[in-house]
Amino acid sequence: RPASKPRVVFVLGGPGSGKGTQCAKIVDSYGFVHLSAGDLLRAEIKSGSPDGTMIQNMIKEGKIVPSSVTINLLKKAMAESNTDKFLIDGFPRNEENRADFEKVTGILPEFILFFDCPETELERRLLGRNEGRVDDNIETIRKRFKVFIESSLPVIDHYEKIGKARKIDATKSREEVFNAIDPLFRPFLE
Ligand code: UP5
Ligand code: MG
Repeated sequence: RPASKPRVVFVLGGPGSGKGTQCAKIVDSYGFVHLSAGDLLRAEIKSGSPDGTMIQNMIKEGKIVPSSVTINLLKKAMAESNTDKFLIDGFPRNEENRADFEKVTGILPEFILFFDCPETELERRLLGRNEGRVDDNIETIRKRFKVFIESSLPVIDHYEKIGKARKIDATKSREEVFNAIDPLFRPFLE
């Protein structure tokens, strides 16, 4: 484990805004480790953990899992990794997530990416994804949108106020979105 303090970028945006898609590209180009909070939670369900049923029910309802559960998974994944550059995708989703992560890890993000995209386009992408996710049905999608607006946008506002939010037009093509975020990561090449 490197001695230096981990450098973290939070990747935020509505459901289906392209967080996972763009994180894969940043990993390829800039040697970041991608930690998707949603993927970690889904892996926890699969592993048969005692929290699995609770997590599954919350994801199905589009609700935000208690901070302690998600933060423990993130901490573990960070500790198991050999790098000190992390893209944390889909977290923090509410003020509790944000404040607890800061308190528990002492880490503040370098900046956050905010993928801005209207719901009509998000809905089109999610319904077209077909990966068998339990939350990719119209009923759950509407709940996810509501939670995003009520709980997650205030977190983005917080980072906007302290000058750490980098807002990206996520309606563009995958390539155009990557071209917009690419310059933000060049400083991490040393
Ligand atoms: N696509 C991507 N980019 C495109 C582009 N530019 N143009 C056209 N199409 C594009 O992309 C979605 C789809 O769109 C894909 O088919 C892609 O090819 C296409 P993707 O990159 O998968 O978008 P992403 O933003 O990652 O969407 P995702 O559905 O993963 O976002 P969510 O934030 O909803 O999901 P997440 O996995 O983060 O969380 C799921 C649930 O877990 C939450 O609702 C919550 O219940 C729980 N959760 C917590 O409780 N706490 C957490 O900290 C995290 C999750
Ligand atoms: Mg994702």
